[in-house]
Parts: sequence; C-alpha cells; structure tokens
Amino acid sequence: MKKTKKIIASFLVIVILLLFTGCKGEDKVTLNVFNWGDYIDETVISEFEKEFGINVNYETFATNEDMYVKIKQGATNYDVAFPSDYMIEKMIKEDMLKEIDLGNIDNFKYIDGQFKNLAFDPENKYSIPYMWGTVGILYNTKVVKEPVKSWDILWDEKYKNQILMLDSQRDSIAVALKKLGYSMNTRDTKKLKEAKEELIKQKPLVLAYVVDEVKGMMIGEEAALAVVWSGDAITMMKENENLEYAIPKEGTNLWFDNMVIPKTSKHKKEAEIFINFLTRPEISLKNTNYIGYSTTNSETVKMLSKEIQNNKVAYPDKEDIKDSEVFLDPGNFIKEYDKIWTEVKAY
Ligand code: N2P
Repeated sequence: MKKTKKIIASFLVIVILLLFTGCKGEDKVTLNVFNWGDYIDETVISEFEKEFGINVNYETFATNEDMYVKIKQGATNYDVAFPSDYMIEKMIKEDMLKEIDLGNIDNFKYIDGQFKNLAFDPENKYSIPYMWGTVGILYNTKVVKEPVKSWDILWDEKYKNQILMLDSQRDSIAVALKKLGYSMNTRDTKKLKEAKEELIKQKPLVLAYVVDEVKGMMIGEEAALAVVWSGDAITMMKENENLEYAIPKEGTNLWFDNMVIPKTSKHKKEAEIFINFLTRPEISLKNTNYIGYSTTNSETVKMLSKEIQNNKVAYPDKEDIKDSEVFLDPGNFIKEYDKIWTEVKAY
C-alpha cells in the first residue's frame, strides 16, 4: 500500500514538473519581425531576446511593395514591420496597422522633433521613426571623370552596361520623373507614360536592376553608377575609396522608415517593448553604426563619432535636400505605377 502511494506521489510530482516546464516554454512569446535586408545589427536582436526573454523570428524584404503584399496576404502574423512614409499612409488607410500606445514607448522622447508627426502619420498614432535618408547616385570616380549633377547621366550611352538601377518601382519611376522635371507623386497618366518611355529607352544601358546586391557590385567595381539609398552609399564608400555620392540638381526623394505593428500581430505588448528597445539611444547607436543609415534619434546623433555627424551623405545640409519630395500614397492611382513598372521590366 505504502509503495503504491509512493509511486502515485512520484508520478504526480513528475506530472506537475512537466506541466510547469511545459507551460514555461509556451509562455515564451516569439515576435515576428519583418525588416528590410541589411537594416539591423543582428546582435541587437540577441541582446533583446536575452534581456526580455522574448524570442524573435527575423525575416527580411527588399521593397515596400514586397512587404505590403506579404502582410496583406496574412500568412505570417507579423508583429513589427518597417515600412516607409507612403506605405505607412497606405497601410493606415487600409486599416492594416494597430495603434501604438506612446505611453509604452518611453524612448519616443529621444526622437528628433523633425521626424515626429509627419504628414503620413500626423500624431505618430501608428508609427515610430527608425531611419531616414535620400536617394542619390553613387559613382566610381575611376570611371566617371565628370561631375555628377543630373539624373541625365544615367542615360549617357558612354556608361552602357555600367549603370545599376534600383529594383524598386517607386524609386526608379521617381528617377525618370525627376529627370523630366516632374513630381515623383504625379497622377498625370501622360507624365507617367513619358517616364515609362524614358526607362525603356534607358534599359539597354542598364547592367542590372538590384536592391541589396548593389553593395557587392559597386564595392567590387562591376559597375560605375548606381541609384542607391544614402545609408547604403555610406557603407559602400567606407569599403571603396573611389566611390562618391551625389544628389542630382533636379531634386530627389527624401524618405522616412518607421516601425509599425500590423493588425495581424498577436503580441502588441511585446512588439511595443521591441520598438522601445530599438529606440533606446545606446541600442540605436550600435544599430546606426552598424548599418550606416541616418538615425532619427537625436540622443544617438550626439553619441556618433564626429566624422559621422559631419558626414554630408548621412546628414546633408538643408540646402542639398531643399528640392526633395517625400513619396505620397497615390491611392487607387497606384495601379498606373504598377502597370508601367511591369511594362518596363517586361520590355
Ligand atoms: C536597407 C534598406 C533601406 C530602406 N537596406 C530605404 N528606405
């Protein structure tokens, strides 16, 4: 009898232990984070996992449009994503984002005022600033001996097969629109058609349409001119001293990437903890130094080396970006942009 009791008691202890450890395992939340390629120092993710006991499943995308489609399809319940301005505007309109409780983002106070309350999210109800930058031309001075002043250079026959364009519809169409002297937010089908013709005319000169691959190609001097995002320009210029960055005189795109919580998220609380963590000045510093992009965090800027603070590619003078435009969501008119991009790519 005594023996049976003992067996039952040990059995119960084992069951309780199993239940306990089992529950603990289930308790650990896994956050699905969806970010641009090469856009975080991954050691920052492990630091977060250690500090908060939250797992992170980290996935990347190459363009806003790719990200949007994946979130819209809803196969993965993403908890944090990093869209740009116009895409945030679109996702808000389509009710794809959860409101962020600013009370849970203490570090929001470190975000520089110039990046808060921007038109795409006027009260930062849905998005917390991450990085910002410009689009410009990165060129190799060994091959390009003339000053780079205009987008026109990307149509110059003498650089045939030495030109890299961004495989990103808004960016590449914007380059053609600006070359023509038009707004990159045009809703005029005639102007868009002209932009399409420009891109088709340019196609025989283009070596490739790329996104993150641009870095290896420009550092390795496989091409002479590339349309790039400023942060990537900094990374490449560090690796190859023959590379320079120019913002053409016709003006360029000024962009802002913010962190958002998609409606599909099942872990809003943890998503806010993650966003707050990335906004912590020391973490943001580590991240900014690693990826080369320009931080929106004024506390972080102060901690950057003087050399980076004075780097005009990362922190341009107002004068250099005065003719810039921020992308706007064209609403239904986006179909026209989609259409011309498909036609350019298929040509
Ligand atoms: C990082 C991508 C930066 C995004 N590779 C520009 N909006």
